[in-house]
Amino acid sequence: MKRIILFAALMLLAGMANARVVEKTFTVRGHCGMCKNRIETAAKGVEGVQAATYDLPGQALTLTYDTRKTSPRKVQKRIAALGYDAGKIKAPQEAYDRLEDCCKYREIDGINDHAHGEGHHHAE
Ligand SMILES: [Cu+2]
Repeated sequence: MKRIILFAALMLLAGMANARVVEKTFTVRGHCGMCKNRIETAAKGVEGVQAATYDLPGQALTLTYDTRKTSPRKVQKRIAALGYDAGKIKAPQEAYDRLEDCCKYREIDGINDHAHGEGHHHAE
């Protein structure tokens, strides 16, 4: 009997440990396959991240991570440091400027602004 209770307790603990690994999706601005690679590699480089998949058309990164070791915010900071806006964290302009031309999503936003007739995107 004692053994059964112990076993049940262990199973419960294992279940709780599993619950610490969660999945979360947030917005990341990327532009090409190179961006996808860099974003995923950066995310996976953060301790506690078990999987990271970037959906380029959807502009969203899905993370599988251990809540005891990391947080989406930590991952977002790492990605923003590369030049990609992530979640609520905006990439610093210097980091953005270092991106390859094909990856400059903000300029492409600017072109879209022009198409709508207004060119007031120079303020930044
Ligand atoms: Cu790119």
